[in-house]
Amino acid sequence: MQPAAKDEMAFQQGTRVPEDLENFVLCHGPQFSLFAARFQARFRFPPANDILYPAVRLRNNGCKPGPERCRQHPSTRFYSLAMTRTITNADPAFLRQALRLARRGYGSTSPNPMVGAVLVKDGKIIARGWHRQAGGPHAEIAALRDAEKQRQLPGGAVLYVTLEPCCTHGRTPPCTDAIIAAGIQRVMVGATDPNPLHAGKGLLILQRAGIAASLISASASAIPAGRRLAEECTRLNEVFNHWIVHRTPFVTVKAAMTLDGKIATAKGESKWITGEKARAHGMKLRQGSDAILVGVNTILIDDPSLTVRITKPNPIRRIVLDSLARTPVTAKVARDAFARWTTIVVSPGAPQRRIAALARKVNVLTAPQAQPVAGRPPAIDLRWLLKKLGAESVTSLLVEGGGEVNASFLLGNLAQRVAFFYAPKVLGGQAARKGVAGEGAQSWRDVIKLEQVQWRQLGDDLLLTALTGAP
Ligand code: AOF
Ligand code: ZN
Repeated sequence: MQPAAKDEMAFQQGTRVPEDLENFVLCHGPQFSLFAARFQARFRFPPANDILYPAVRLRNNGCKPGPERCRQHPSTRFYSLAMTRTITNADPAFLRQALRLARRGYGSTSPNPMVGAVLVKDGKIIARGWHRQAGGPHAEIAALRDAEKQRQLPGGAVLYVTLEPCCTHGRTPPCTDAIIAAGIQRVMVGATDPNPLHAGKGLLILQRAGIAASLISASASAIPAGRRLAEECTRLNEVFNHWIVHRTPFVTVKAAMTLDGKIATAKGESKWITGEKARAHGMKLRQGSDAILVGVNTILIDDPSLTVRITKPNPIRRIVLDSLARTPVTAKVARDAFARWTTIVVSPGAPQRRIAALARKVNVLTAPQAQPVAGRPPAIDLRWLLKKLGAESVTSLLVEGGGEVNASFLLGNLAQRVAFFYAPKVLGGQAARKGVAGEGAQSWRDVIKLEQVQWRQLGDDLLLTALTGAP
């Protein structure tokens, strides 16, 4: 007997809804009719009164007997329908809408991710939602509430959501419960949630409830747009994805340089290297960060205000690396309206009198010292600091120099990304300040080779964003 015929016969004995619906696997069991009904509803096949019918349909639609075995019924065979069957050509377009909505949360969702969702019925979007702020409703809940507001019934709808729905009680109840209760028929997800509490579990819970829940990347081979979208959904939350796994902030080193890599003249003059568009983009980077970090020299030379001149629910935290507590109490970061968002990080050797004076205005954190390096001033243990900031829910840290601080993060393998702005200007000079100083890489092998490089023109300036490859 040919294997195909044998497999078809197996169907006649009854087929049940599998445990793992992701692959639309069928196996023997008592619940076949339930599966058939769901199958028809999902794919709009005419009703069948013969249990062989779906088997034939499946075969005609690309179903192949799989080599896998059912976890619950190990003695039976599986039939798996290629994942591509579960993804329609319209899916990427709807998920892209959800991604657009997700981006509205930029700068306001930390320590939560940005997430967007749309509900679709009869090929039309009936509701939209996005996550606005941690503690507030998740994107899926916002979309369900929007449906209610629009007097639309979510039952039978398809949910497109950029991140795998959560399945635990955090600040808010699990979205999986709400999705199941609303009678959603299918869920198309952009990216898995790397949160160890949720990773993969949200999808499984939905599938167990009989909802066709899958990742858009599963359609990668069939629909390239799906693969691109999956990457975009993952990249959207590169900050959250890093923090939730490592519990340290995702570090971006930002510098505005002349074409020859200088950030200021020998005397510290730097206004302005880049043009207005580039500077506005710098503000956007601050808006998307939980904290900004500079070295004390930047405070002494520039006296920057380090604020975000764009509305944001929480002001950005300002961190100053200042081993010897040299920050003047008259510095802007110590006396403006956001002083309580400033932390001066000192080392145990800093003069107590200076610490006390600063502590009256701002937070002072005494950090352990890094392994001393001969001929270099004492340095703060940055790994310790990153752990401390991560524990305080700082998910993203923008390092804005100067050159020594940038070098400590970059060459110390502590920064995940760079955002380097280049102005079409040449400063030259041995003593001019460099964007990245420090000891430098000691051999060509230690050079930082950037990955996923993107160049963008902003007015006359260029912006390079790239990943460093640091874990
Ligand atoms: C979703 N949709 O819109 C978001 C999700 O404390 P909670 O209840 O806000 O839960 C936070 C966790 O939920 C967060 O760490 C992340 O894993 C997930 N975020 N999930 O389904 C959303 N923001
Ligand atoms: Zn959720």
